[in-house]
Amino acid sequence: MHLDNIRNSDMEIFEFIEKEIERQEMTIELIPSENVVSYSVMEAQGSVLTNKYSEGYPGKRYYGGNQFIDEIEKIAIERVKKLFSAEHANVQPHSGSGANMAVYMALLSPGDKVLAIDLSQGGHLTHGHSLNFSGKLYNFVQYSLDEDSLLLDYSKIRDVAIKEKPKMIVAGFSAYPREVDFSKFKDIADECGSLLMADISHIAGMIAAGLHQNPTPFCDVVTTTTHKTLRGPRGAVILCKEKYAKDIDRMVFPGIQGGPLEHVIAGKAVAFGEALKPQFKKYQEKLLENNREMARGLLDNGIKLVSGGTENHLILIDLTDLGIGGKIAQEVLDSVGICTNKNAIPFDKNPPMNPSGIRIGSPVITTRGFSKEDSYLVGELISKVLKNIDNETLLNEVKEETKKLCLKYPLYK
Ligand code: DSN
Repeated sequence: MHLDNIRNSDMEIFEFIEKEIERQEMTIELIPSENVVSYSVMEAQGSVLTNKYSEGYPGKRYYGGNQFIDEIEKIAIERVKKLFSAEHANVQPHSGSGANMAVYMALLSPGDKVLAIDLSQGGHLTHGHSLNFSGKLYNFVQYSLDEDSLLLDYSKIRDVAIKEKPKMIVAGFSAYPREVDFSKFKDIADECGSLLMADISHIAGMIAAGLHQNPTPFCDVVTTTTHKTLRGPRGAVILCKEKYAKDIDRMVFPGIQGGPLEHVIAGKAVAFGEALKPQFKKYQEKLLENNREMARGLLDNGIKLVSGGTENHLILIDLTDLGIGGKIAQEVLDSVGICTNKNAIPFDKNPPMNPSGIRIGSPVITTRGFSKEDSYLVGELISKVLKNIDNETLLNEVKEETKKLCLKYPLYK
């Protein structure tokens, strides 16, 4: 990686970047919302485009000198529209939270009722959490998973929607390991006269590859971050029907944001270009296969998974029977070079800082080239660790195994 200038000019920061490169290199990264971008995406983000102010949109900027920036942003828009068959796209949101905020502020009034699933059941902070702007500004009401299967129960969602008559329904998840049927959400929204928004941040890659149902035809608006399974730079996009285009664009700028991050938008354009290529579908197929194998490695060793398995990139481990909390599980896995994140399981009785679950997934290991056998082995290694958190000898053995796997699939060396 090219770091010669920073090495010479700012040793303090350079050293930490080097340490982070080494950490990423020597860690089996399983946080399902992370990924590793291509050098091309990094080059776009590290380019001179960071120097430019471009408030406004292509052809309508408040600053001069945007003739090339305009072309880049137009390419990003066209590519993402093609990926998701969208009528309109705004590629400027700096983050998923900002994208969701722009949608709510464009289509709702403060106090309007919104139906979503809450964070503790696999939703997101911006789906109505009391500490988030969404929960403070809007009247969020919740649907839940089925208590036995821990799956979405569309008839129960319909019942709540009919009772509550929300102005908007949000179909979006950050810890749901199964496929989502957006067409059923559409039927419910139509029956209740509600707007329908999908937040596909986690599963966008599988949708772009045609492996999961595309919600865009069914929804008024779709939001997604660009850095998860889509494997782009950190940021987000909003896709919507043409009739909402003006309102959404005006809410992103000048409503919420100022100058767009055009270097990031160029990175998004590059990532969308990569996602349009046939290799991207192969990557997503492999990611699904690896995740199934990792789940099998866990299940074969007696580890309990929320909903009993996975149909996407994500696995939610239920630690209840093991008698350990998510905090300690995450820490011990970290100590052997396996990076995960503690996460609530549906109907969790424990608090968010020490919930009863661990969330893992296959996006990064698949980008690195792990095979299905390696992924099964990772499932086995996690099982060993979770069942033997005090066994130093075994933990050291696992550490050696994770080292071997990391060396077998170098990231940057
Ligand atoms: N923080 C993201 C995740 O990890 O799922 C959601 O915003």
